[in-house]
Amino acid sequence: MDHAADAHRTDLMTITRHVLNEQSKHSESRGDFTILLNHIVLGCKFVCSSVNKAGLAKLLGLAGETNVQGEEQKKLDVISNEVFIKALISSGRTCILVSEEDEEATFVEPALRGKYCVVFDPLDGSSNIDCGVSIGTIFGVYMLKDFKELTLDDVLQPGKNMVAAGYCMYGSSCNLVLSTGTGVNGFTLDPSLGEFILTHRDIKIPKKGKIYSVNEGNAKNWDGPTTKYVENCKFPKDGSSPKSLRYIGSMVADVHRTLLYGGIFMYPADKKSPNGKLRVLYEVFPMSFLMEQAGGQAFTGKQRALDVVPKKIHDRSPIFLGSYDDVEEIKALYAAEENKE
Ligand code: AFP
Repeated sequence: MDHAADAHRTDLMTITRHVLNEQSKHSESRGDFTILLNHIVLGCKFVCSSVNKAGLAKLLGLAGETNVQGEEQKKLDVISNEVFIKALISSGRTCILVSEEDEEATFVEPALRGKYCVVFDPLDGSSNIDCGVSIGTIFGVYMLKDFKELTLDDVLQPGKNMVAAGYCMYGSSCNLVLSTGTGVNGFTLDPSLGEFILTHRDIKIPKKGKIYSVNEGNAKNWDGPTTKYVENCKFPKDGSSPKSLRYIGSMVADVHRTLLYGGIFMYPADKKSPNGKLRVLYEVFPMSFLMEQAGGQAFTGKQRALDVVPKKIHDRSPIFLGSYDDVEEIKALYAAEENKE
């Protein structure tokens, strides 16, 4: 028996230990965020297990279909939403929940209320489920300013007001990436322990990348700056090598790769969708928060993404995020376009 190796294995930085360490730096903290995070982590573990079992359990297919026992089958995104809503409410630390799956926000009943608002997409990239491509959960957390009267304005705040953001990717491994506003850390689920272990400490995105990521099928409808940027990626005029194109079509997976390898991820506006496709509160904001915390940038084509003030909970926005220098390049193209007008 290798006792030294075993001793090493017991000194693991789990996500709970990590957040408790962070909490101890703030003497005023009462542990509410740690409790909330534990419930988010529980939701992620549940969804991870459901995603892994999806084929076997015949969870795939349309909501409303029935199985051989005549029981109604639910789609994974429907199940994931129910799991997160229940986990968040039962934490006793939330007051308003906004989910991609629900048209209206959920106002938690007074007896179970806490000070946090959580915005989330329980299973992003769900059109990829049936072919086993990586999918994920995205979340952002706001803290309530005024306890007296809850209104939707408590969640219609710019992304820069978030106190935490993260995602969990269900892929060949299950990775949870989190920022509480002091850098970005990545945790990998050890299935034998059922614990997320710190595996990527203080992630910093490379200043410049070699990859661009965009759905080029929409190119005929792009605006000038996006078209020019992608042209420069393929045919650089400064003598540098062309960039590689990688596009999965699952935001969590595309952003995870961008964060670790560098480069740029874009979902621009186009003539058909002038506000792009991705949702401000639970896609654009959390990912922009993580990018900035990792040393990158996030830009909408008009402004810093985290400065956007959403008007409605399911608002959309174009987004360009990733390595600092790469986003700087697209910002320059938009500035040049604006000067022409
Ligand atoms: P689905 O949840 O419908 O699969 O959409 C995924 C997504 O919201 C985001 O995860 C992807 O980055 C983006 O849409 C892909 O959109 P396109 O299929 O239009 O490229």
